[in-house]
Amino acid sequence: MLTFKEVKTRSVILTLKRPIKAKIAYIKKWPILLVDLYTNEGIVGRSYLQPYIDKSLKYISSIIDDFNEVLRNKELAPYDNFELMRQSLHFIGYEGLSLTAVSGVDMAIWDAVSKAASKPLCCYLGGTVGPVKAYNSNGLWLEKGNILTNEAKLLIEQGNFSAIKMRLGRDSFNDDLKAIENVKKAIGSEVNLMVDFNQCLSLEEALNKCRALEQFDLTWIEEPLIYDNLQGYSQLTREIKTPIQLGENFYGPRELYKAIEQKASDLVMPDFMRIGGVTGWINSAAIAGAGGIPISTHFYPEVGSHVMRVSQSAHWLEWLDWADDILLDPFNIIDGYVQIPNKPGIGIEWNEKVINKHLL
Ligand code: SMN
Ligand code: MG
Repeated sequence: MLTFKEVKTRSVILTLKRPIKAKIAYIKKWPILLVDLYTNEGIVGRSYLQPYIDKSLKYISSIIDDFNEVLRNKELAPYDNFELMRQSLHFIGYEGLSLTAVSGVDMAIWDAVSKAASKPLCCYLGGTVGPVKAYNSNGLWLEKGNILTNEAKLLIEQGNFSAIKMRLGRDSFNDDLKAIENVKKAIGSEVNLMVDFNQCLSLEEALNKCRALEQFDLTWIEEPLIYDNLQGYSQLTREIKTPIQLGENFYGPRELYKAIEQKASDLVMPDFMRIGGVTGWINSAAIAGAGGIPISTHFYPEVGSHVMRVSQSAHWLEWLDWADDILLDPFNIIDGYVQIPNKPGIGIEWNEKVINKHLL
């Protein structure tokens, strides 16, 4: 049995190799919150959060710090601990920053308990170690011309990927169309192409633009509308042939359930920081699986690859290497599949040298 001793966080700011240039934001400095969860028995659980906004590190770390009071000396049991943390924040709501903080600690708890069982997380959850199909999401921002086509080819080469994702939302939709045409030409018809609007369209715009995209045989169109306009998404999903993808902004399994109930999208893709970590993911994947809705991951490829091995309707893992520098052994890709290391837990240990250089 493992018992909770203490959870500590550290804030790190990395510099992105390719800055995020999306309609929604320009981001060059990449904040990461490291979570180390100590047990009285000596095992340490680890996870990290990527909250986009550097200022938010201090809000999230202070919530996590308060979980020490809630969890001290409790048996480590992911479901029980999740409920305790969540209920401790009842009066400020279960979503947003509350769930972000719970998610970070939840992932570290799952890491610790699977480490204590000497099993990779996917095995601890009842699955097996194996390859996980991924798309490369490490670029293709709102750039133009050669930069875009060269990057598209590079992204495929870096791991022999069979799928990549590009972002849309240029000031002129004609430029978006040209960009897709060029990228498609550069990568050929064998490679799957996803596109992401980052919520920048009105329903009317989305209906027109998504219809114009039907000619491209895209794997999915992600977040054309603001994430919580489920009614709009339902109409769009009914009217557009290309699969509509939604979910990186679902806060908890209930929001995923509501979206599926309203047929808001063809596909779902929860983010670990918002869905409730591993616990939130498992509950969500059960709902998506039962509903026959393919589920993909958003960010966090390490923990993501483990849970995809036990998700009935597992679809695509989003491959991002933005946290690789702080990891001692970043995960490998072979022929577009993430390789889960045969190690206890999630399989992440910190590269303290790099971390110390970038501590906030
Ligand atoms: C995304 C959003 C915000 C920052 C980076 C990337 C994007 C994705 O929505 O799905 O990867
Ligand atoms: Mg997205």
